[in-house]
Amino acid sequence: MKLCAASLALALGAAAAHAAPDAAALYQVHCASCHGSDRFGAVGPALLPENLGRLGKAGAQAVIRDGRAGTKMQGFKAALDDESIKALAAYVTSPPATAPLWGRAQIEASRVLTPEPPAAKPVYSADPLNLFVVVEGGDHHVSIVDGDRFTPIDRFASRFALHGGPKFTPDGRYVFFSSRDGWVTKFDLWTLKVTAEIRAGLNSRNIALSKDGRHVAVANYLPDTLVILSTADLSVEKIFDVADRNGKASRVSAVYQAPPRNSFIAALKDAPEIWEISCDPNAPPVYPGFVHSYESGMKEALGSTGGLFALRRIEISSPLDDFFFDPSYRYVLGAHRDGDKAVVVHLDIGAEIATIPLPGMPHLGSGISWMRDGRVVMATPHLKDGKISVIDTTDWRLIAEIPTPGPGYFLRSHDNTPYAWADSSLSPQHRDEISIIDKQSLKVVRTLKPAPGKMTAHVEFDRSGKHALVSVMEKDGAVIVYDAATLQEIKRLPMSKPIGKYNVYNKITFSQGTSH
Ligand code: DHE
Repeated sequence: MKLCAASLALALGAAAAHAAPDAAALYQVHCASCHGSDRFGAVGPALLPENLGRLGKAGAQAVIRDGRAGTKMQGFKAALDDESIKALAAYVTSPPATAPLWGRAQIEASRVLTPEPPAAKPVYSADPLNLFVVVEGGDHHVSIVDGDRFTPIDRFASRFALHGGPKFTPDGRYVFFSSRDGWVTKFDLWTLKVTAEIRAGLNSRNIALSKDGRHVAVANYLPDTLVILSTADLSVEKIFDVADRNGKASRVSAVYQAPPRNSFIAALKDAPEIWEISCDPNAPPVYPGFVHSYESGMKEALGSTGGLFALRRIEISSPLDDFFFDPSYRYVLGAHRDGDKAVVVHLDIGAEIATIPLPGMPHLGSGISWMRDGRVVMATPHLKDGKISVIDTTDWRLIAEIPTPGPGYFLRSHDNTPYAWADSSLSPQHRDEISIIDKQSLKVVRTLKPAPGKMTAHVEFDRSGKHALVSVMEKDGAVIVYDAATLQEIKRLPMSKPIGKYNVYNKITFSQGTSH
């Protein structure tokens, strides 16, 4: 006899009255059609411990019971009793019986191409270099906003849970997004269409584009790979199986573009190494040594070949997983999430040259730099302390700690404004405050509270630096446009949890006031 899904569900429910629920069977009945029978995700996100770490078991129970607003995930409280919900939450937050496999074959099979006929010009009248790309996490959409008139010109559904900054080709025409589930999406900002998608990992951190815009690198937590794709059609160019010199595997915390070096630089979560991968087809051979090749399954001699994607390992004393680069890209400041210091690594000589005490978990990835007294300073917020630390990049001295009402994620400025804007969004009492910091006096000159009681964070300037856009990061949130000189509100655009917004011009010119 063949049971339909509903009768099987009833049968399982009845069985649950007598025995512990069979979570694996419940999963196949209720979850597999959206999340995949292997739990790797389908129309819904992957349900693996690596992907659900932020939600936790209690969060998973709540979502199974009540659903997730703004998504297709419906609540199951009418179909499942408490015990079954608990069993399912425990099941999806535990590792699967066999380790997930996501190699070249699986990546290539996931690729979807939807090429558009060539366009001679944008399909709108707005300045294509002054667009804002707004990632709305509340209902997993992206809005494209005209940066002169501050009006939305497009809105489309994104992959589930985009994270990190989208990355632009040097001409500003295409933008690439990455989701925590490993999807990379290519979007044409002229035709306003998605043109290609591929799943490069099961759990990814971020992406970076090469200086020439031809390659996109994807940092993965699961599996331990760094994947390089062609930006033309997202085809796979190279897969690095990430492991230290001794073969111990490592997750990749993040990957960055280093334009003056024409390379990618990757932070490894579990190995005391920084990886530099050349994007120059004529790169000279690099360090001697050996690396295990995921693709060939053999040890490859390092240094015997240079060229495109030649790998250089920089040994450091302990793993660093959050980076800030000085404007010359000769130095990188790195921090460990649990650490209380930043380490300065000289990338040319491949050695640590300074240590800066920075208690309170610096968020170096959000760091920015500017000129002060003829010297380049960098500043970073902290995820645990209410302060902005300011460092002189000529001698790596900590020159100031600017107190803010609470810890925050982001810091932003622009070459044409005297102020840097910092949030305190990680403070329960001050999550709605934005501190305006004078970049020369290093004092907070004003505190804004655009939406009392609501989490407010992430600022981005328009191309001219005359306007600053601030996110009210709630479901019924908004992007608020401020006059960056008078600090007066000009406009409020309703948005669904706008977690980040990115100005095309500031991104492609690598403005010092924005993260890269
Ligand atoms: Fe992010 C960027 C890491 C949690 C929103 N975040 C980044 C980058 C890294 C990073 C390495 C730089 C990548 C890039 O832009 O290419 N983020 C981490 C973490 O390790 C952390 C603390 C824990 C985690 O779960 O991964 C974390 N980040 C968050 C959030 O909870 C945020 C606020 C909301 C969310 O939905 O994830 C969040 N992260 C962002 C945003 C950026 C980002 C908006 C891009 C900033 C930019 O302006 O460029």
